[in-house]
Amino acid sequence: MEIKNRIILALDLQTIEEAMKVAGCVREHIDTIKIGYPLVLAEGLKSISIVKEEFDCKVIADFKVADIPETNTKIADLTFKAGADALIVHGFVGEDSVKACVDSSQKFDREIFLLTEMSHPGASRFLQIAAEEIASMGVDMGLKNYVAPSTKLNRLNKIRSIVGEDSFIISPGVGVQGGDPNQTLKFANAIIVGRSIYSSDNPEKAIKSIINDIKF
Ligand code: O7E
Repeated sequence: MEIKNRIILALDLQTIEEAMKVAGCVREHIDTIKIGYPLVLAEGLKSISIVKEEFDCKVIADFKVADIPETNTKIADLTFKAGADALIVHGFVGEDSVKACVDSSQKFDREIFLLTEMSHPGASRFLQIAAEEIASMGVDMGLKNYVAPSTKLNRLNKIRSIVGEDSFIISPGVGVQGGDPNQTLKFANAIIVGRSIYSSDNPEKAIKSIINDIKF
């Protein structure tokens, strides 16, 4: 996936008005927006098509899908029918559950991202232990898109070494969670940024400052 300025905006706002306002402030600088539960549970799945149509952007649906294969198929089908270009899927649920989402993405000619390990401190207890195997499973399945944390650079680097240089890694946790854009982009192809942009008094200034700081 090509991502303008290597920044994905995490639009975790809870009204479509606020979401549109923030996205409108940064529209010149991005072409990929991540929409997750905060906006979709508040405003419905139509948020995906509303954002896509207004900003002519790619939408990654962050539903961290983690159910049995049959339910994953339903979730993925509904998400792609709603217009999402890609869907984020948890890897810890195993190959059959991930494959259900892969099959759906192929049916709709869209993409999935496999979530290997998470950025928050609590993820170190359970998910970190499985993360390398999750990444290896993705490689065995022929997957090319991954999510790995910017807050744990050694872990991000490890995931990169497993999935290989040809894979595409997007990395959350930059900014408020402590991740550094430049350090992250040594290992990841794009960063995911939410609050540092949408909670700023001046979202455009905030994104420009991140873009100016990116050296790699
Ligand atoms: O901390 P912020 O405000 O910059 O937002 C980070 C976003 O990335 C937010 O939407 C959160 O749900 C998401 N995220 C993480 O913060 N950590 C993870 O490990 C994974 C994600 C995520 O987006 O998962 C799928 C890519």
